[in-house]
Amino acid sequence: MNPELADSPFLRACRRQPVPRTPVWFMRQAGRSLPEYRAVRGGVPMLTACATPDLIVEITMQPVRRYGVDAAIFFSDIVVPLKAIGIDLDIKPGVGPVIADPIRDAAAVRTLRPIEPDDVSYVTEAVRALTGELGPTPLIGFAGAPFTLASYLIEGGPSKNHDHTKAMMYGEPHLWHALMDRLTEITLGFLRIQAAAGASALQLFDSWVGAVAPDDYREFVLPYTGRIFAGLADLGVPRIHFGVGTGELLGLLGEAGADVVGVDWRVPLDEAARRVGPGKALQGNLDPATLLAPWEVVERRAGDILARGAEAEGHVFNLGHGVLPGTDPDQLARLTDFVHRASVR
Ligand code: 1CP
Repeated sequence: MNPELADSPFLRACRRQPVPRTPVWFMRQAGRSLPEYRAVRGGVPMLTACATPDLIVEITMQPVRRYGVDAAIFFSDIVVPLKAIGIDLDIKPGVGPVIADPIRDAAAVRTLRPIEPDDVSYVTEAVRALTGELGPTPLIGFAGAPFTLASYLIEGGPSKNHDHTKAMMYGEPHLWHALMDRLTEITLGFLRIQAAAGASALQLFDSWVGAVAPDDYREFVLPYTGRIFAGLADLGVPRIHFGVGTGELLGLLGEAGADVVGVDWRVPLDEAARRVGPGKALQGNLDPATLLAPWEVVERRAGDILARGAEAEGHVFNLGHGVLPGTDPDQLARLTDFVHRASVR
């Protein structure tokens, strides 16, 4: 690895090493809030964009150029590996992923086969091109975690309460475990493909797992997220684990094996550090809606997050969830500068 990259503030903070200043990037930093994103996406469907290396590279680079963030996140979506193994799905504008035939029985579970590098050669090609363009700036590869993927597959699309998902988890545990087992192999395979191509950190998005109680997390989810993080250990790249509404699960998210635990805006970072315990860095956690308020509010709240984040063994500044589409990019530019200036050691 390029020594400047290995020594970048983002990778150092993930490893809980001292940093010259707090690194910052934003979940969903590429995408809807950027005029340059809307310009290149034009009439191109989301899943087509995710399979087109030139577009992936351009969209991934846009926020790095505009904001000078400390890491890039690979432009893709959590359903891309499912599409790549032949699941009939689409990403509908204004809705999100929609599955043609929701997975609710054993025969449907058996259609989920492991992913091979040839299924996603466009990902390998784009990661390689990006690591060249990014130079010393790290590229974060990512995947959806089994619970969050299972929710889309079982419900057939976005869901508020995950009713069918929980009905399967509680009522048909054998089927649930068979589904989670297959999704675990796909997710692990997809993350390893990105790392092999040159991604220097990996984030597992279990966005909707906050819907699950801690005892249920331990029984129905942790065996799988644990297998994913264990299956990445030999790569030596930082592993980040993120979910929304996970205040009661923060300790378990760390226990699953991540190096960095992502925190949404509901738990202050000093309290999150206590819940996660020693040996982990934290990532987060400005409420994305804060960016819709005047700059003075953003500055005060970001300053508070930096102070509390200093209680953790390592801190990567981020939002508590993705950038909202209506966010003014100038706010994110100011926030990036503020984090860099206010955190100089
Ligand atoms: O046409 C469009 O522009 C569609 C909007 C869009 C975009 C820009 C979707 C549909 N996905 C993405 C890109 C994306 N998705 C990225 C890369 C961009 C970046 O971070 O800079 C990432 C990391 C994701 C991951 C993703 N997709 C997650 C996990 C992160 C999170 O926000 O919690 C989830 C849950 C999805 C599902 C999804 N895809 C798209 C939407 C609108 C949704 C959410 C739907 C829902 O509410 O359930």
